[in-house]
Amino acid sequence: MSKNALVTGITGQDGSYLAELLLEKGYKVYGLRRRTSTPMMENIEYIKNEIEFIEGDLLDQGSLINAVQKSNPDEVYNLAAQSFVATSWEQPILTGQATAIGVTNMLEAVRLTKPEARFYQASSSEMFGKVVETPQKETTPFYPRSPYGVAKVYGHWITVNYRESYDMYACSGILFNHESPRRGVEFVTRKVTDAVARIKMGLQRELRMGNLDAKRDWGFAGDYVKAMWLMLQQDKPDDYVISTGETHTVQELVEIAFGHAGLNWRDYVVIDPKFVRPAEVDLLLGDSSKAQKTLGWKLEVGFEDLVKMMVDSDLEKLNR
Ligand code: NAP
Ligand code: F7E
Repeated sequence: MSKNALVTGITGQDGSYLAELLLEKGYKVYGLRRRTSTPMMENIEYIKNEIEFIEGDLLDQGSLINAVQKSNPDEVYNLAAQSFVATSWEQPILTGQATAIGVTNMLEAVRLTKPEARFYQASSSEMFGKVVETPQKETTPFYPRSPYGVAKVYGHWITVNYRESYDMYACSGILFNHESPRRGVEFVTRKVTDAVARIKMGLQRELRMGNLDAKRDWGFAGDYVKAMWLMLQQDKPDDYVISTGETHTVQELVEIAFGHAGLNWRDYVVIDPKFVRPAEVDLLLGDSSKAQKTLGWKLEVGFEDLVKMMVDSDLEKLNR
């Protein structure tokens, strides 16, 4: 018997890789999609005919109940969120409504309609913020540094609370930064690889950036969605850190990306205070040994290969 999965955030980077993985595994995939005046389906264009879309929004409780009723899910992956940290200072209330309260809306829809469904919450290393220990693991206390990070802490604890209050199979995956050719162009990796491709093709002259000293633990999104699925296949629900165990500066990212295209980054990168955040997360480095041991999860794509893959993909897109 094939299983049903409901994925919120299906049009996003992770939603597309997860949908692909679930379809490969024989799931019937339902995707929650919000109505927009110009639909953005680029990430799932190639599989859109295999997905059953249900219109809904994390801010609209009735639409979530309807989505759970219609999809009758065995597994629910709550990936939808206002996910861009910089925007969370511009729109802190919307970020709280979607990224924090939206999780409760989704949990309530599951609890009221299909409480035995397994639930995955997309938690984030941004919860560690101004880190109190390095490397960060499941037991590291949170110290978020943005409205986004604060909202994710709420989403994390409400998921734990529903597990403990209602005995629901609810898991929180604390995922460190993960990237791919499908990453939104506002995030730093894709902003850089897209700019490198444009500069290489003579379509852009410079790249304006913020803090080059920030350090991140960057992995490949295709590897990380496998961990989401594994979390929902265990005997008992639990929370897991997913990370590479390596950290790199934004400057290293820039050097590799420009170098891969045969360019010297110093000729093009301009520091612009507009891209410096009101409060920064200086260093993230995750310890995913629990996930490796318990879930058997492993990393396949390393940092340098990831950056090169993204540059190649952006060059290819422009060539096309
Ligand atoms: P993404 O590309 O920004 O995708 C976000 C998705 O959420 C999009 O499909 C978006 O739909 C949807 N969405 C936003 N607000 C919504 C609302 N009010 N109702 C319904 N759908 C809504 O994000 P991602 O990188 O795939 O990340 C997936 C999840 O993991 C997010 O929760 C993110 O915060 C979390 N996370 C990401 C990372 C990472 O490094 N990528 C790390 C840790 C945690 P539209 O297409 O309509 O905008
Ligand atoms: O920034 C610095 C910036 O926007 C990374 C989201 O998926 O991962 C992501 O959050 C770093 C920061 O991602 C620019 O200051 C410098 O230190 O790519 P980002 P993020 O904020 O780490 C976490 C785990 C999530 O959960 C989030 O949803 O790069 N940086 N210059 C810049 N960043 C951007 N975007 N643009 C710049 O020009």
